Amino acid sequence: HAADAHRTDLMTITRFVLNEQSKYPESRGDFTILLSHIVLGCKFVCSAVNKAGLAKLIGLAGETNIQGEEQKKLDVLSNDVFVKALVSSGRTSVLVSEEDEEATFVESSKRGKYCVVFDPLDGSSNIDCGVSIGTIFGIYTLTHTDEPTTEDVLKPGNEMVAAGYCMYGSSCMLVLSTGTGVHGFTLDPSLGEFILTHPDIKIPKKGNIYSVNEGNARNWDGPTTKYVEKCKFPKDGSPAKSLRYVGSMVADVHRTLLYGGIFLYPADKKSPNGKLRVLYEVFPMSFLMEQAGGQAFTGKKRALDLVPEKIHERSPIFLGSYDDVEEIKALYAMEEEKN
Ligand code: P6P
Repeated sequence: HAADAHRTDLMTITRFVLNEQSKYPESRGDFTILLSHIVLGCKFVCSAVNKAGLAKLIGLAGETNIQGEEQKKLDVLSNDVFVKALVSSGRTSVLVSEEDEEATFVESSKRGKYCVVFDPLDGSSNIDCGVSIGTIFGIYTLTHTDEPTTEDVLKPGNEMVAAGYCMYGSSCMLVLSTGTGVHGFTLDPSLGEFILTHPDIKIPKKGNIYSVNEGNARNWDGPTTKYVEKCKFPKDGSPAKSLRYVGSMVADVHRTLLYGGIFLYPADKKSPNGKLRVLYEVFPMSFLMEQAGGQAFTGKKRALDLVPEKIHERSPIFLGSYDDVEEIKALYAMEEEKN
């Protein structure tokens, strides 16, 4: 009765990670404890995001509480929740959040061996129109026992030990990789548990969707312009690609991961480093894409080989199906040869 087994053998994210971690005899459960605090943060944000629309719609007391305080913006609230959850886990030493100008250094009595970089609510400008938004995170391990510094997170993405995102959309889905493939967990609100629904996600080798903000086309460089032109007017008689662009990175990357294709936020004349942030947007999504059999490229190099110098540094990014990213790499290589 496989179906029954599925119903009774609930593979929750905690059980899944415990199974994964049991492969490392030296692991003391620290990562599992860290992850359980990230999961708690995601559950809180999921419920707050779902209520926000309602509160705004019918002016529930929650919107401005009884002291008349303006309800905190959801991204600030989400940031507070994640920072508190991560510090109280006792498993982190350095935190970098899109919401905080400076890194957070955990007080010594609560320090642990992980450093977490995260965007607590990416795409939050889309909340009011009901578009999916998400939390994105990446995890490094601390490699010393001295005072932690930003050097502990200014490391290439290829030193990350785990990465993931939680998408708050029609359902709440947490997609995670700890370095052995990519796995998707869907929140069952009746249980309050993330259940494994998408084991071992692999991105199609080639896709027929491209995802970019065409509004920036007049500022693109040659290779990006050529690539997008090729998507729309293929010369080899193949069908044109479809354009899908939500404008919320988690939604666009999640669709790319499941359906295949390519997501681009290229450099342009206005923003030579593109718009997306290296530590908590580019690295985690690139880590996941590579783990799912895809790849991620900056226009110059493999995205995970970037070495950030500032915690809020940006980079152009082209990520998705292996063959699609190969095509844009070839166009940038040709440009390189010409220069
Ligand atoms: P644009 C959202 O503001 C965000 O940071 C990402 O989630 C998204 O991919 C990108 O910016 C959208 O940027 O310039 O196309 O609106």
